[in-house]
Amino acid sequence: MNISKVYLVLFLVGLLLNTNIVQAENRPPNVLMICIDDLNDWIGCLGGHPDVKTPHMDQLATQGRNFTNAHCVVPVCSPSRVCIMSGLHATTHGSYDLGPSYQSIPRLDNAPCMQAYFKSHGYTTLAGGKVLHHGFTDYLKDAIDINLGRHGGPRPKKQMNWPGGAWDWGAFPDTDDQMFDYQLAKNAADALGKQYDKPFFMSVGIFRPHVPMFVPQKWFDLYDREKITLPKTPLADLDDLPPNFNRRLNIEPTHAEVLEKGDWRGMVQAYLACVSFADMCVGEIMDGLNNGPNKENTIVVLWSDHGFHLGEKQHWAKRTLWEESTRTPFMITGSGIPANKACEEAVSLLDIYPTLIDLCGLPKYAALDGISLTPQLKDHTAIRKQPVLTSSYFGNHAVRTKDWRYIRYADGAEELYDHRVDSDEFTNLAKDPKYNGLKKELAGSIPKNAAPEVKGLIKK
Ligand SMILES: [Ca+2]
Ligand SMILES: [Ca+2]
Repeated sequence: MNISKVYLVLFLVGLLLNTNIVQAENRPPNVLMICIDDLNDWIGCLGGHPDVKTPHMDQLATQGRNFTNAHCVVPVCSPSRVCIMSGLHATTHGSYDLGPSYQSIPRLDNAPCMQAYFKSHGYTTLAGGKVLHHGFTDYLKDAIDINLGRHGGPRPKKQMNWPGGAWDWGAFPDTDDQMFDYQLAKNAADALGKQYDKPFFMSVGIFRPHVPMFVPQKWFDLYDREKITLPKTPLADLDDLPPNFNRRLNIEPTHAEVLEKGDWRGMVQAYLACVSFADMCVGEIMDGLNNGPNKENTIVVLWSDHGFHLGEKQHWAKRTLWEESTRTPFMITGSGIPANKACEEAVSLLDIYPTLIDLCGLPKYAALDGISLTPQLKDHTAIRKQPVLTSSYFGNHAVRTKDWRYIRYADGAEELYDHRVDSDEFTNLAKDPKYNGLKKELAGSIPKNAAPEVKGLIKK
């Protein structure tokens, strides 16, 4: 190579390096989105259970904005995630129950999922584990550049503590590194240790504490089965409920079945063990971010797809329109987001998509149903005026404001709870005529022309 060629190469390398620096200065922030499956408010920073140990999520919550009154759109896996990822409410697209994939819902044909939107605006997208319930398959494959791996398992060959089905639990496998969730967290941590030419949007979906509740013994050892606090489940709580949503649509075991076939204490212990395991996975992911080159320019958003009953209202799992089913962890950290102040406004997981668009300076996407939470990220007391709507099965809705929960079922039956004095939702006030005005006002947030139901998994 002669001298002029050497200079040319040096010039080009210099140009390239310079361009990278300019890009680094101007480029929008990265996004790390951590999704957890079936995690209710039993994390330290939400105060849902007095014994739970979740140091990593609690630490993350103190580093940014902890939304302590966040609610899902549909309290079951697939539609909740479809709503978050499309930014559209169930009453817009029509999936109100477990079943339809994003790709099979006709009203989403032209609705880019969050990852696709970010990719179309210059982001590298990475995803692993349970993000969308049915995965990024079919045309959604194009939304993801790099696959980070699987989630969940493994499962023991024989049932351990529950007679058949998904509702088993126990100490299995022997070590964390046999757990797919842990392997996924490690993969994500490794990927966060790398530098990327473009900003990245990484989605990581941890499967625990979703059933079956298998994690290694050391997570069970964190909780003394005989001493753990059990949920409050007064039988008389059901006396003031309308009959319709109470049991009719439930596919999970009843509380009576749990008491009869299983072991309530053992299952609460297993759930707590799984929550602490999931929390450790969050810690592994965050270590990967904090020890790598992307720490300063990455927004972290953590959420769960819905809550979970462990006996409250004689109910297990999800799908109800009560607080245990709809309330979820939700926190956002990043440069410029003040630490240590929680936001108590009722917010929706639908708000994630428009908020991330704002934080990353991407073009507005007007069709979204959520509201950007940038005012609440600047000031934790900023009012979010629109109540949050949760829907479960066609025609059943809950409206949550900062202080109230109003439920209206498809047959017109109602419930009303005052969260200022009744966080357990023990006292249904709906029949008291003095609340007629309030009920009417809250019912005003239920759309009159909700999208008709899309059923089943329709293959295209
Ligand atoms: Ca779920
Ligand atoms: Ca009651």
